[in-house]
Amino acid sequence: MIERTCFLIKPDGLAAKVVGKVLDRFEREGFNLVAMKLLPPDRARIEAFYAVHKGKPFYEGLLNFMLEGPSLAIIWEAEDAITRTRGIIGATNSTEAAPGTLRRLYGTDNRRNLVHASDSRESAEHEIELLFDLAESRRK
Ligand code: FUP
Repeated sequence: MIERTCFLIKPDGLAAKVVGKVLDRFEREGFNLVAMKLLPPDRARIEAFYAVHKGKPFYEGLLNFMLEGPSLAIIWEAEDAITRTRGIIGATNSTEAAPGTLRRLYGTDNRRNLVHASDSRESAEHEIELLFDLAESRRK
């Protein structure tokens, strides 16, 4: 099934200048780029994006990290994009992510973990709606 996923390269990825390496990985896997834009740090948008984590012990630290700089937001499209993307990025904690995954290669820890990827079709739809205008997410 062809799916879309909402993907972010977080501020640590931009600071480390590994954007090209991350994009290359997805292009080599055959993913189609549907939309891409640089998002300046914005507290309201980040709070909305991570609303499900509000109140958790790591929430404030996560917000502050995401406010360190811009993120690159991407819509990827591919067969089974959601599961495949989660496999490419690895576990949430970069130190526990499998060897060769993006988080293990370029992430640091449980917070500075380089990238975000939607974990379900429902969250993909919701996240795309939050970050992109309808016109931007229309590829053709
Ligand atoms: P993931 O889906 O892998 O991005 O992970 P979660 O949705 O569980 O968490 C969202 C973000 O919260 C993670 F990417 C990083 C941050 N986080 C922490 O900072 N500490 C934690 O213990 C768990 C998550």
